[in-house]
Amino acid sequence: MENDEVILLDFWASMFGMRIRVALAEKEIEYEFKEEVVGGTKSPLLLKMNPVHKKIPVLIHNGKPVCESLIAVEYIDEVWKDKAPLLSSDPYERAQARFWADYIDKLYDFGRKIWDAKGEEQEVAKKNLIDSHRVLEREALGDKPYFGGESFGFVDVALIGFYSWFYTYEAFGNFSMEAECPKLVAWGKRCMQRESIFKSLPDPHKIYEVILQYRKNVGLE
Ligand code: GS8
Repeated sequence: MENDEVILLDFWASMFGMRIRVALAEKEIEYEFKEEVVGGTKSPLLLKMNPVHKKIPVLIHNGKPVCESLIAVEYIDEVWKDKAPLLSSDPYERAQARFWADYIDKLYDFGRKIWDAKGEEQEVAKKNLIDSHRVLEREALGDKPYFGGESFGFVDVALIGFYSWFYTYEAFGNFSMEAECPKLVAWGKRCMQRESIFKSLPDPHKIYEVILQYRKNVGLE
C-alpha cells in the first residue's frame, strides 16, 4: 500500500476523530491531517466528502471518502490487514466487539450533557454516564488488560478518545471517574503508554479550557 493518499478531515478535540487517528497510528500509516472547525464554517471539501451528515471525521483514501468513525476504523483494519489487527478473525468475537463499540457510541450524549447543560439535566446525564461506564467496566473489560483480551483492539480504539474527555466530564460534573470506575481508568492509563495513542490524543486540559470558554460564551458559567 505504498503511494496511497490518505487524508483525515478531523477536529483536534473529536473523540470520533481520535479513533481514526489511533487506528492509522497502530497501522503506521502516514496521512495528511486537515483540521475542520466544529461550530464554524464547514469546508467545501467536507461538504463534498460527507454530503449526508456533513460531519467530521472523514477518512479520504485515494480520493474516496469513508464516513462514520467506526466504519472508517473497520475499513482501515481491512485494507491494511497485515499490521496490528484490530478486529479478531473469529466472527463471534467480532460481533461482540461491534456490540460494545455501538454501546460506546451512545455514551456521547451523556458526556455532552455534562458539559453542555446544568442543573437537573446535568445530574441525570452524570448518573447515566457513570452507570454506563460501570457496565463497560464490569461486562466488557473485567480484569483483562484490554477489552479484547491481551492485545489492544477495536473496542479500545472506540473508547480511548472518550478517555481524554474524562477530565472535562469530571470537572463540570464534579465527580471522580477513578473513584467510580477504577479499572476503566487503569485501562486508560495503560492505553496512554502506547505510542499510537499518546501521539494521537490531545492534552485533556486543553479540551477542558475550550469547553470552559464555550460554557462562558453560552452563559452556562
Ligand atoms: C459522529 C461524528 C460527529 O458527531 C462518527 O463519525 O462516529 N457518528 C459519527 N462529529 C461532530 C464532531 S465530534 O463531536 C461534528 O462533525 N459535528 C458538526 C456538526 O454536527 O455540524
